[in-house]
Amino acid sequence: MRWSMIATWKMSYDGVKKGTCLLKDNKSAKEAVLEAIHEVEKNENYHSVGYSGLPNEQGVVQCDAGFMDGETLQAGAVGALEDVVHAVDVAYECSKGRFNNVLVGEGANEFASSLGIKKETMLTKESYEKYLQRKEEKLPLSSYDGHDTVGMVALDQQGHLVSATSTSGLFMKKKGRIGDSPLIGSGFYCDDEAGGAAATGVGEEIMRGCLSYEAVRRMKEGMSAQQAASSTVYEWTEKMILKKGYCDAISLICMNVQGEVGIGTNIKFAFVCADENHEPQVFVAIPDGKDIILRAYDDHQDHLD
Ligand code: SD4
Repeated sequence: MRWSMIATWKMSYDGVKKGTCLLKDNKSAKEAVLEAIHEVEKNENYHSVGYSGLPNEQGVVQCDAGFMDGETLQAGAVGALEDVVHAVDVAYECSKGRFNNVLVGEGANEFASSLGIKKETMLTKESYEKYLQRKEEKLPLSSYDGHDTVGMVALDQQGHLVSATSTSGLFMKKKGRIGDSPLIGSGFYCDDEAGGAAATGVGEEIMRGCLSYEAVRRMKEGMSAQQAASSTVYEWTEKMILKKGYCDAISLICMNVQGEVGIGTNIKFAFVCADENHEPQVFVAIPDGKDIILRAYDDHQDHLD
């Protein structure tokens, strides 16, 4: 049985390397995805996920995360979680029960404490300086400013899929604002009978199209992972342009039950993928009408985390 893994943005590379070692070793997609996302969450050089994430307009780092198991369809999420580096762990714990699968704000914080998770100061000197600078500039909330969610989908050798996300959300967002990342079907979705997906981009744009669910639905109806991903993003982008004159950034990673992957994006977007025949590699996807141009990431011309 084959295994496969795909993740958003170049910053996922080290995590995917770790995750693929686990998949190779016949460990579960759940273990691989959690391990891989931990790598991104704890890395202080990435200011859009976990530790050192960029804060909201009040200077507080509030994180969102989601987790879904394609075998059981159990899903969990946390929104506006504070002082926790590994928000994805709390989302995973939320996915286990019959109730209380999605927790936000104070409730999410209390639940994390009840799990014995240590509170950490999330704001680093560097992210605080970026905050002060942005405040000084008095810029309006920018819709998309290189602010990136880590989203992953993996297939293990037992044929099970998992998809998950983790993010500190939009820089300078309102206190309590959540994006698509903790919304089941918007930021992430997976079903062993159809495939898995995860999104990154402007949450407000992604959530009104329930785009992760939509892409998985298309795979269930027989589309390839690539067709499902690119048609979902292309059609949604066209629809938004017709309705309001523009469409904010949307990128989608998809995987079908055979472990084949696909990308949909309306911006230049970097992702990482690997399977039993290919070592982890960073690629760039560029939209070209209804199609997507894919090529290897090039450090000289591509400057995407
Ligand atoms: C959000 N979707 O909070 C996230 C941000 C993001 O790439 O993914 N940026 O809206």
